[in-house]
Amino acid sequence: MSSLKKKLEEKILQHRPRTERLVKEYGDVKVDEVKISQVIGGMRGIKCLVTDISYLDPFEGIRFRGYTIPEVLEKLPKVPGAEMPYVEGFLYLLLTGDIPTMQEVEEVHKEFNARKKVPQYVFDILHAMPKDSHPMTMFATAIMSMHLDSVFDKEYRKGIQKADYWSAYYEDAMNLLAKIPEIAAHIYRWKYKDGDIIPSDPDLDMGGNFAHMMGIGRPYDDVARLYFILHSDHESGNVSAHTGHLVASALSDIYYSISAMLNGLAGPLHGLANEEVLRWLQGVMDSMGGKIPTEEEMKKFVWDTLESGKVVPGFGHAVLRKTDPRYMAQREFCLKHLPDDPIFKYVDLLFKVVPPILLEQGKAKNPWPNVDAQSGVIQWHYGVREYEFYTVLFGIGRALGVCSNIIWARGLGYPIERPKSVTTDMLEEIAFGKKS
Ligand code: CMX
Repeated sequence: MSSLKKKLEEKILQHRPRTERLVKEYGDVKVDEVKISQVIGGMRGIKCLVTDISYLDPFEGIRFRGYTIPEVLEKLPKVPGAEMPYVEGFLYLLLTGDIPTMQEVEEVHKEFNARKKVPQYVFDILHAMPKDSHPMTMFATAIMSMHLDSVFDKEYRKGIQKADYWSAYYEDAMNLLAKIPEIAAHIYRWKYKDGDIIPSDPDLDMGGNFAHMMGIGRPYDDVARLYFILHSDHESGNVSAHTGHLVASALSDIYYSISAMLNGLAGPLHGLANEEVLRWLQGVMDSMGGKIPTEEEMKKFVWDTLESGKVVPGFGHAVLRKTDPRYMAQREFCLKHLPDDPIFKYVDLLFKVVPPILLEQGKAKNPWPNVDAQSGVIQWHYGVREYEFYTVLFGIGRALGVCSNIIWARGLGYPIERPKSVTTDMLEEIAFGKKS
């Protein structure tokens, strides 16, 4: 057993009595009240999920295992010669709650190397798809196809004990995470670079190897590391995290669960917003003939978008009530590495112009930018201009967090999810006593 898996086992066994005690001794204690507006309104704010892997405070933003983004970037072991930490070390933190040593990071790297060969059938399936399929469709299909190799599926059929489910999910998760960067880079090169595939380099870390397989030089390796870390987890209620968790609660294996997670991420109100931002900006640039719009011109574009009934992509959030620190981390990267990039200037202008307009319009509860407002800019700058691909990058990162959550959910024996629905008649009865 790897030292990461051993440590995880210790942590899960230590944690189990806490969960069991809460359910057995305090199961009737109320956590929350549920209002009709929440029942109809997308379950917004209802406290009904548990995760210790990340927590999203509306005003502070995300903490991973108790650490803010700047703390994570500062404390985790860094790749020699790079600004950003190892993604492998970040996964160790998500899974165990501990900051790993360099030796522990190297062990994860070795574990990934031993698991990273992508079966040929995955590439065959990708090559059989229409080349103009959306890259998210390709990504989700490729991942789902690997159900064929699921360790959990085979163990379950043999009669594995419930207490050991997490161990088989761990095997599947590590097998998948080791392969995911190559699958994503393959989709990119197959679809957009005439199938000129660059083989994986076993000496490189996850972020470095991804940049290498994409065919993009430094500092794109640091961009990859930063992206995968920032997009990994945002507690459990967002569509992608929740979908992955829900599907796995039926004991569907990691491949089914992460594929489902990607399908949720592919919606324009969620992960696809990073593609939408660039599409929207392209529209602005085209109509300006490439010239940077003035503040007044930009305001008009924003109002035109709102008045046509569309949302301004990259702004607003269901939980956050301030600027997303994931946006700020990317903005800092831009200020350091691409301050004069024209698209960065557009996005920075939007940062100034959009929030007051959304406030004036008075609908959005949060007028501030989210993670997706900034992420496409960096990709565009380093040559990834096929903006349909941006959500795939989000998906690689999100898989780290969702796999970690699924392993823990099985480790703590969380049951199949099954909330209760009511009818409109019932709500009317509760609200004002109407008899149907
Ligand atoms: N532009 C225009 N209108 C917006 C808006 C925006 N950026 N954000 C919210 N609104 C509108 C909503 O559409 C809603 O309008 P209706 O009452 O007509 O339906 C109203 O303001 C209230 O919405 P809210 O409670 O503030 O926001 P929600 O929790 O319902 O939705 C989100 C959150 C992210 C879907 C929404 O802010 C949005 O559509 N943003 C743009 C798309 C985007 O950037 N998504 C990515 C979010 C991050 C991620 O998950 O990756």
